[in-house]
Amino acid sequence: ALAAKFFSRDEVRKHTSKEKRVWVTKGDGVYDITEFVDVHPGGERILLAAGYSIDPFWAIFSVHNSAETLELLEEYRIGNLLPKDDDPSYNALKDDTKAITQALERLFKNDPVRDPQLMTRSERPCNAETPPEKLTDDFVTPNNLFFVRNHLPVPEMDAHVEIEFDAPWMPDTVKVSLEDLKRKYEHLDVMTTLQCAGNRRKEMHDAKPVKGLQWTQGAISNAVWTGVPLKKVIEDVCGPIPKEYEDKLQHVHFHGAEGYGASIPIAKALDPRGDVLITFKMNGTELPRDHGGPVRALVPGHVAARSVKWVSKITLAEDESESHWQRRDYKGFGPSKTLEESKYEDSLSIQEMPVQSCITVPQPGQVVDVNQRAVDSRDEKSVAVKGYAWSGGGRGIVRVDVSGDGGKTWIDAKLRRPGQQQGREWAWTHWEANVPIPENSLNGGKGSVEIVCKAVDTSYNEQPEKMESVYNVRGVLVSAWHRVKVEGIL
Ligand code: MTE
Ligand code: MO
Repeated sequence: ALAAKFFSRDEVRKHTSKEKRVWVTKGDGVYDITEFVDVHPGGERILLAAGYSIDPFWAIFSVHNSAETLELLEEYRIGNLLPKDDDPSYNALKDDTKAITQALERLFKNDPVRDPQLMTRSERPCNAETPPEKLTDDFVTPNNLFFVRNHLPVPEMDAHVEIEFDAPWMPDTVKVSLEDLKRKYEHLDVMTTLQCAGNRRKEMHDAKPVKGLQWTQGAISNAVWTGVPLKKVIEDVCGPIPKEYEDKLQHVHFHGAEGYGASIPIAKALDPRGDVLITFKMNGTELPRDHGGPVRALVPGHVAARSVKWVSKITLAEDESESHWQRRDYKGFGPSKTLEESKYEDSLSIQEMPVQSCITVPQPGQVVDVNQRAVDSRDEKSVAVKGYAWSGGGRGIVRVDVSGDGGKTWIDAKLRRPGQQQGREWAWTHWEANVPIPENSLNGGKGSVEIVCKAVDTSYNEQPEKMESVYNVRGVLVSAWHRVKVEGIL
């Protein structure tokens, strides 16, 4: 190892530009990252940390928290910070928090204003869910209440943006303007539900801790998206796939203008019934910036993480996207694996999602009137319940089973399906039921009742009963029966 060089905090603060060189600290380490600035996937934003500790930035941009990133950083190490007692500038510069907070705020200063009704899980970057009762108020979620999941600041993208296309046989990338796309291709409306891989993570976390944002049940929403078919655009811009690539070509990558990226299997992208769009309208209005405006890749039936917002480049490739979010995130692991034991390279990227359902009304702990009669007119007490159900891959919902006794007896819910073609049921199903409540669960006219729901999709896949059986340390694909405990009053 190199003989350690020591730097005062004052010295580190002087290195804040490419001309003066760019230094950052992490823990006690001092790093000269000047050469890295141009290849930083997040671009020049990295300069905001220049002269400071990158820890608070990495706390926000959790994409950095991996062994690989740490290893990469180590390559730029030039020495250590002086121990604080030996550093005359320690006290003078100790209070960095304010400068760092301001730097972070600057990163997000152009983020759009959001509807205060959204339930914020993190402010910077913005992660906010649709309030539970709003999930089933309207079949199509209004734009202002559609959940928001951003990994980075919202980029500023011009309406005249060009999208770059690349394929291994193309001598050069080809740029096509959004205006040309809109002009040249038929516009399609596709109603699609988007669900985050981490929807309902908090329930899993409450059973046993997992890593990730604590979403309840609102990291899912439904909208009508207008766009042009990606398949047609690829065929025109990239031409027919040469014979020697037919078998090799497996993936289509989407690059987001702010640094995010993901890919989907090419079979989905080129499926004429797959309805993958380059979309620019949401519920009849211009695509809002939070949802990818002016232009987004829309991948119906797949985990929302693949519907890349602010799409600036589309690449046909043999391998999956190299993006962190394709390779090192959004994968499922076995129930007994710890974070350290979870090997991302051995696990499959989430694409289509499993069958899901949730109770949106009533909410946990709510006091409910159980005096209504069950719809099937048996002489029982009942409670009015509402919810959503959805499955990936265009699979529709054939049935939602609801129980008022914790899962011993069940009734069929009344469904409101999207009315889409079989195999292209991209949108959710809403359901309601008057669920019978056993008298004996209401001791002396009052008591707690557990309402449970589970859905069955058109492949007759059914939600698993127990959270333990689907537990995974990243808290993704949470699909166990949804249980809501309420207080019933006669
Ligand atoms: N695309 C870009 N460019 N940046 C992002 O952070 N987040 C992904 C996906 N596409 C993301 C993105 C994830 S994880 C989800 S769940 C959805 O966008 C959220 O879409 P929404 O914010 O429109 O609800
Ligand atoms: Mo997500």
